Amino acid sequence: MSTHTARPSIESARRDAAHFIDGAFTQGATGKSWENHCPLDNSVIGHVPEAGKAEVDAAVTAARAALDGPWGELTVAQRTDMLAAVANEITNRFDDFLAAECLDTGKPYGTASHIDIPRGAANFKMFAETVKNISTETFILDTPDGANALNYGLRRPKGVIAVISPWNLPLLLMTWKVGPALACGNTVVVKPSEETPLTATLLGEVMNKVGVPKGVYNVVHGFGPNSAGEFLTQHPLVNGITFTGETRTGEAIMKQAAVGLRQVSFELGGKNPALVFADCDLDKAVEGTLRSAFANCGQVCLGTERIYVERPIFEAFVARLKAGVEGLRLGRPEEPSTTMGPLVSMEHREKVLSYYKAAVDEGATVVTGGGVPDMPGDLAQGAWVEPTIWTGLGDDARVVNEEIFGPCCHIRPFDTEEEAIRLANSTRYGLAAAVWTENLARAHRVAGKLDVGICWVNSWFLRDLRTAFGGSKQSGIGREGGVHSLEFYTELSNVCIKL
Ligand code: NAD
Ligand code: 6OD
Repeated sequence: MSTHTARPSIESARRDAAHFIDGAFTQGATGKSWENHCPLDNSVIGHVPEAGKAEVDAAVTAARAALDGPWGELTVAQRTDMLAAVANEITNRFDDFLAAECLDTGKPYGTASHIDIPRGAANFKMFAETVKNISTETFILDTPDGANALNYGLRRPKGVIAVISPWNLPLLLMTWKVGPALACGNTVVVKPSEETPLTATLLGEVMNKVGVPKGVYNVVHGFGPNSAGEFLTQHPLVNGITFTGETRTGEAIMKQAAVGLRQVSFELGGKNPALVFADCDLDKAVEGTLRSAFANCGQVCLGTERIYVERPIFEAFVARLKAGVEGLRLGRPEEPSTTMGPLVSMEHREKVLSYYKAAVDEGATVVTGGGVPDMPGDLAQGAWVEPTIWTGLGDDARVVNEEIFGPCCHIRPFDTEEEAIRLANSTRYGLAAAVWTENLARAHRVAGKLDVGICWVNSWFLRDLRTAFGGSKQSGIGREGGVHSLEFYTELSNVCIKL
């Protein structure tokens, strides 16, 4: 892996995107395309072709043929060795992935080089290891009348998997699904976010380089409704749909998946709480909350937009988080001092700024931020917003209940553990929570009462890829991670042999 003492320029990644179908890059035949804009300065990165039904059909047909042909014929060891080679090649081309991801998203190299790109490689490596080591159940049926039998489970690939991914951690979240899908022997058609097409396209080059058979990994670009996303999720040869994105998009995809009864795996939105108890280590709680609310410019589904702080330390916590936020450095990705980039697009900035206005209209105290920063030169055209803290809102305020997906949080005091738990559980979402306390008994007690898929204690986004990952309530359907991914990416058959 590059040490990034000499940082590549993001300019090296500026190019048109292409579909990757049956092992070949193509612009398709629709003649339709859109401009991909860099959120740093709103400049045009290049053009992205929009797939129509024919391109989607070609990709799904290629995926089916690879499944029935060369990919399906590999042994598990051959398949998983190939995926380990994919991981190594991502690492070999670390700087190319880094530049492409930062150009598409504007995120700092510091973020992408520590999180996004290494996880892109790790997602292939970890699931290759997992699949090599799985076992299934066996039962011996032994009845008095002699109807004896050996039963054992067989895990077979589910088939062609549609992967629909978002823009906030493009390579990380796409490979989090492509890795297990391929490790389990499926083939995939990926529809990356229209905002961030570059790294999914680049992964096609990696697949060809390491000799993954054509048709195993396909990419089609486009939008959701009446475009590539809808055509893909409606395609009759797609056997399963795995999706990460907004809850209401999940509802639309679920309707599309109902035709033909295709199974879905959903990682959806959140409005995650952090509970900061007076017995916490305040330094760690402030540092952790600075990350959980502001990392990736607040565009992390697991991020904490609602912070509840026990009253005796409320003032101190707010003051210290404010100081931390005011120490964030907005700037270009390659600058070592940059700790925050822009939002992903001008459209997303409009949405986030509408919440900044709503907070004030609803009576919030703006502790810091709340507007648009003065950025120098070309950056003035980009999708920048100030990192923002509010206090003083009621529990029914929109800003406290709706997912904003920006660098902002509301902080509210609480008086008892029960009240903190009630507030934490009071939304339709149930993705993640962070609990800050040095009291071990309290940590276990509170974690057991939070209705979330992932509860971090004295940490945030500390990931062990073997663990179950997903959301409860309207934050998701199903769990992925480690052996849990096998539930979605394989069909479990039972073989019964009469003895
Ligand atoms: P989004 O739902 O707008 O888009 C996600 C993807 O779905 C894109 O590729 C889009 O083109 C596609 N899409 C949209 N409509 C579609 C349709 N009808 N049929 C098929 N595809 C369709 O989400 P986003 O704005 O890209 O990402 C931000 C959202 O994702 C936030 O709500 C965030 O919380 C959520 N998210 C959740 C997780 C998680 O793990 N739970 C992780 C990351 C992001
Ligand atoms: O770490 C992961 O595996 C994961 N799915 C993270 C999701 C982050 C959401 O933005």
